[in-house]
Amino acid sequence: MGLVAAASVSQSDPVQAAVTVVNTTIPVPAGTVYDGKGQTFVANPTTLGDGSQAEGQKPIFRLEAGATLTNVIIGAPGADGVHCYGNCTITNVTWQDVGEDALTLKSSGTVNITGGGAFKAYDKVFQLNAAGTINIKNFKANDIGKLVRQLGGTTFKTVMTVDSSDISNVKDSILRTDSTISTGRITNTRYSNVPTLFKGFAAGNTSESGNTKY
Ligand code: ADA
Ligand code: CA
Ligand code: CA
Repeated sequence: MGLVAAASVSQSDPVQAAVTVVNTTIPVPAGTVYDGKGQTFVANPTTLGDGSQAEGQKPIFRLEAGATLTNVIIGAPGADGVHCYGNCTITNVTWQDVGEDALTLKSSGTVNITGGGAFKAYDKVFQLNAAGTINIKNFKANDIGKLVRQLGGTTFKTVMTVDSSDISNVKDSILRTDSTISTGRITNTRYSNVPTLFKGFAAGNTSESGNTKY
C-alpha cells in the first residue's frame, strides 16, 4: 500500500507553485545569475504596470551587462517584462501573458534567449531599442504580434536570429525592422499562421533554411 498511499497524497495535496508579486523591479547586477527556480513572478499593477499596451511601464527584472535570468515564469500582469542593459542571457524563461512587451534591449549588446516561450503578446515580444544581436533558440511563441521588433524608425544595426523554434498565430511578422542594415535569419523552425517571416528588411538581408510550415 505504500506506493498507492504516496500517489494518493501527491494528487490530492499538490505542492503549491509559488507566485511572487513584484512591487519594485528586481535588479540583476552585472555578471550575476538570477535563478527563479521555476517560480512565477507577476507585476504589482499599481507600482510596475498593468501589462496593457500603455508605454512607460516598469520591468519586473532589470539585467545589467553580463547578467543571466533563468528558470523564471512571468505571469499576468507582465508589465514591461525584462530590460537588458547590454549583454544578457535568458534561459528557460516563459512569459505566459506578455505585458506591454516581454523583453527590451535598452543598451547595446547581445541577448541570447534559449528555451522558454512567450504567449498572448498583443503586439511585440522582443523590442530592440539599441544596436545589437538577439539570438533566439529552442523557443516557443504563440498568439503574438511580432517576435522581434527593432524600435520603429531607427537606422542602427541589429542582427536577429531564430533557430529550432516553434512560432504560431502571428499577426504581423516574426522579425521586423525599419533599418536597411539590419539582418534577419530563421532556421530549423516550425511555424504556423504567420503572414510573413520578415518585414522591413533590405533585399539580401534575410535568410532562412530548414524551416517547416505547418
Ligand atoms: C514603442 C514606443 C517607444 C518605446 C517602445 C518600447 O516602440 O514608440 O517609444 O516605448 O515602444 O520600448 O516599448
Ligand atoms: Ca512598446
Ligand atoms: Ca516596452
